[in-house]
Amino acid sequence: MKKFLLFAAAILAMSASAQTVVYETSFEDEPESDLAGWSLVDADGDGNVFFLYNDNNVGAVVAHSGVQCIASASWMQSALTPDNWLISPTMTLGEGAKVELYVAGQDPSYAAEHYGIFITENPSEDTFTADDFVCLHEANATANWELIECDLAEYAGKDVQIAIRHFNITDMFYVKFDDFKVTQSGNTAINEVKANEMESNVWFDLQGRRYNERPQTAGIYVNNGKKVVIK
Ligand SMILES: [Ca+2]
Ligand SMILES: [Ca+2]
Repeated sequence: MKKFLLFAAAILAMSASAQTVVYETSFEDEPESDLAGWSLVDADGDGNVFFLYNDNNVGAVVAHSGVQCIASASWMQSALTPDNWLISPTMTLGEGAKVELYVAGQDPSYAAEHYGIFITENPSEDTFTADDFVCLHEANATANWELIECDLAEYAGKDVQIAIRHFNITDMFYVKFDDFKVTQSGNTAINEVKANEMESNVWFDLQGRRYNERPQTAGIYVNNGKKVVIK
């Protein structure tokens, strides 16, 4: 039983690695004037929006990966009270989708920036309305980069846009985001393949290696879902 569990773990590992990328950016390639399909909304109307924040310009490491990330300010020469939105390009989600990205506050003494991750099923509306967006996650940043993950499974088959919002805060400094990635699972296809293989003459060893015929080497294998000892 123990060995069969090992085999099951190997299959699970294979399934987990079958996550495919729907959209990702580390905000490295965008020139400062162009956020490659992202929309900027200045809902508080103070003229300040999300901006690309670059190690080379600051003279210190500010990005999570590469040299560039995206940031929004709650202080810039004076206190700001932002309601800034950064809205992704439209993407069509498959089964088992999720979004992940990293967040941090820039100034360790003023890192508790408030932010949220939102989603809309009404992409490409001409007029921005906060009411079109549903909150997936809302928290305060810390001085350390933290991974945020939001489950998007319920949006399978939908066209969506995902938004990063900096709001409900004043007089901190900058909140930063990097390594935005939306993935979906390839599990459906793999399960179909697995079901077919289980009925055919396909064998696996306990490391999960596949054989298309009865293995010649002595050992413990799995065939048709059953453990078989070959001597
Ligand atoms: Ca980056
Ligand atoms: Ca603003």
